[in-house]
Amino acid sequence: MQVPASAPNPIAPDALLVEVAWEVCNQVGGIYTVIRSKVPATVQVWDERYCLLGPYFPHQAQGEFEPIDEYELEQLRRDDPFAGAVRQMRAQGYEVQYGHWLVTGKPRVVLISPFQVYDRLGSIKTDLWEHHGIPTPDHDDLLHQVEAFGLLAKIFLQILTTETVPPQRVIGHFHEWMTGVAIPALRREQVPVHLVFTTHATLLGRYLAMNDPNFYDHLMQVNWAAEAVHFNIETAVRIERAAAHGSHVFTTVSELTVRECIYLLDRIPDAVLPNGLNIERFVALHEFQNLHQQYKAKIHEFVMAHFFQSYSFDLDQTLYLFTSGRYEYHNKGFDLTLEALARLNYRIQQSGMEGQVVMFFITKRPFHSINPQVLQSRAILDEVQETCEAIERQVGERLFYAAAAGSDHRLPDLSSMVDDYWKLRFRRTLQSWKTTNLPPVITHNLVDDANDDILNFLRRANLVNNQHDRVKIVYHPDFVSPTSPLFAMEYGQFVRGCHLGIFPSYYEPWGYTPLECVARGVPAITSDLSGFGDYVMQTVPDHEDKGIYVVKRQEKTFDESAEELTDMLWNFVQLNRRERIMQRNNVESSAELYDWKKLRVYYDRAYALALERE
Ligand code: G6P
Ligand code: 1S3
Repeated sequence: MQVPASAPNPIAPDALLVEVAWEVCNQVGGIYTVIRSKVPATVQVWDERYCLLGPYFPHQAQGEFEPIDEYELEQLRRDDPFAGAVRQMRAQGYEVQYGHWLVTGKPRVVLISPFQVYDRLGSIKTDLWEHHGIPTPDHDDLLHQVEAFGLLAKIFLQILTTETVPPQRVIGHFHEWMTGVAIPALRREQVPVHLVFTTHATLLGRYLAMNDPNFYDHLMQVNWAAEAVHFNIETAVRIERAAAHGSHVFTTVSELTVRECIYLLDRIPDAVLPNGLNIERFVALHEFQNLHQQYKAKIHEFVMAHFFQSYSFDLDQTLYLFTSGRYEYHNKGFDLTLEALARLNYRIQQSGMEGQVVMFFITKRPFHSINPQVLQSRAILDEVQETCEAIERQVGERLFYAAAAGSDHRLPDLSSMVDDYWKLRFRRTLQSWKTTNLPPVITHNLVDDANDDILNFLRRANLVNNQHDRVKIVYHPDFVSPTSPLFAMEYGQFVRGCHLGIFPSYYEPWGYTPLECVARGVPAITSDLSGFGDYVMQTVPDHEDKGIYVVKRQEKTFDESAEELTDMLWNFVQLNRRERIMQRNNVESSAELYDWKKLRVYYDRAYALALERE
């Protein structure tokens, strides 16, 4: 699949586009990134004919959503069909929010709270069962929210199709089963909406991949109905199937998920819509390199606090590697990454090479608190820094005076310029800081430390931050955020400060994490079982030169893939600084390949196809 060079024919100017997703103004996972990052490119083409629709959760939406007031709504009514539909729905007694999403592109957004029709859940469930064979258990609140929102989304679209004068065609693009629940009813009631459904991963695919080590070999023989019951996800799976079969145009995000759709949903997707990002490049190339240096210095601070209490090493010869994502040990390839790191540790030790690697695992696990030892070390190091700064100021002032006043041009004894108070404080702080304990491999106290797969691997492999280990580990079971006392940076800044991202997933319909590295000029490793890796292999022939490495996992044993990943890491650690800088330049300049301005065309084609179908 090649990225088409030319823009598509403009989409019918009489059509409206409503994109429906659970994650509009409501960040949960990867779909938020898809929708949000695509907004500027979509608005560029669809402009005021575009609107997003999602569930209203006030707590989540605050800070991202700016409502339009009644007066403005009244003014808009005639020129804005979405505003007209909102007013009409309100007149029927529904609570509907209308405004702008405060993200780049500032699109129109309709948000509707599912809870307002909870008194009708009985009939909503009966309809789903009687007309579409979808059973809903009691007491599953997420399913209740999804089904209630489905009814409200249907009502909104129904009204919208009657609201426009002269009549305009309406495309309804639904993401994932959670919004796709509206599709079968829209179809049954023959509401004239052109329906597009995108699945970002099949539900069963995800569960099976997590539980079956030979998932890809068994895919063709799966009995979907039995497995859905087995994993206790029958309702959601049946909704997903109904949406896939009910849509005019059925799409998914990668060729890999196409296979899942065929075998698990029994419909061949009409199109693949690869995911992009809104790539913002600096005018001057060196700016992003400066940012790497700046954020690497912040990571250095963390590393000093974490390790130097026990032993020190040369930060100038230290490489920062990381992985991140939801905690799916096997699916996200954490298992393969750990195995390769253990092998890399051995190789570096044997080679006598200088320098070391610090590997960060950034993911989310239930924890009680940050390890007090880690926090305290950080606090003491901050104090050391303050003491050093105070001494620096004192010496600076006194040296300046001595230089101006003295007749002897030799440098005076600097130590004599420091008050005893500061000397004592300097010594005491450092004494209280140094320890003979090893630096912990994890920054937090986990709720279930004993059964944690990452920790158990590290214990088994004895990869526990011994001084002689050349691969050191920092497992941070929480997202990196500016409010974190350990890193105090945005995730994007952390990525910039690192040298390489490692994401050799076993199951990954697309996988944004490597792409997020590339967008920041940081090289990344992905796998041929991730949609992104597969896309890169097919469309970017010299991708290794552009800093994207793809580990082969299809038809390979775990051991073979681990060895290939070890080789990649080994080659990477042998690059010198100059080569790393050049590679980052190449990565950054290739990022435009994944810009929505280029990839939007796949969406526009799907819309054109939907408009042809009734
Ligand atoms: C950027 C900075 C350079 C710095 C380099 C370090 O390119 O502009 O001044 O030397 O980063 O690169 P490294 O890969 O060693 O972190
Ligand atoms: C899914 O989110 P996930 O991490 O649960 O959708 C993402 C956006 O399409 C995709 O990048 C990811 O691979 C899928 O798994």
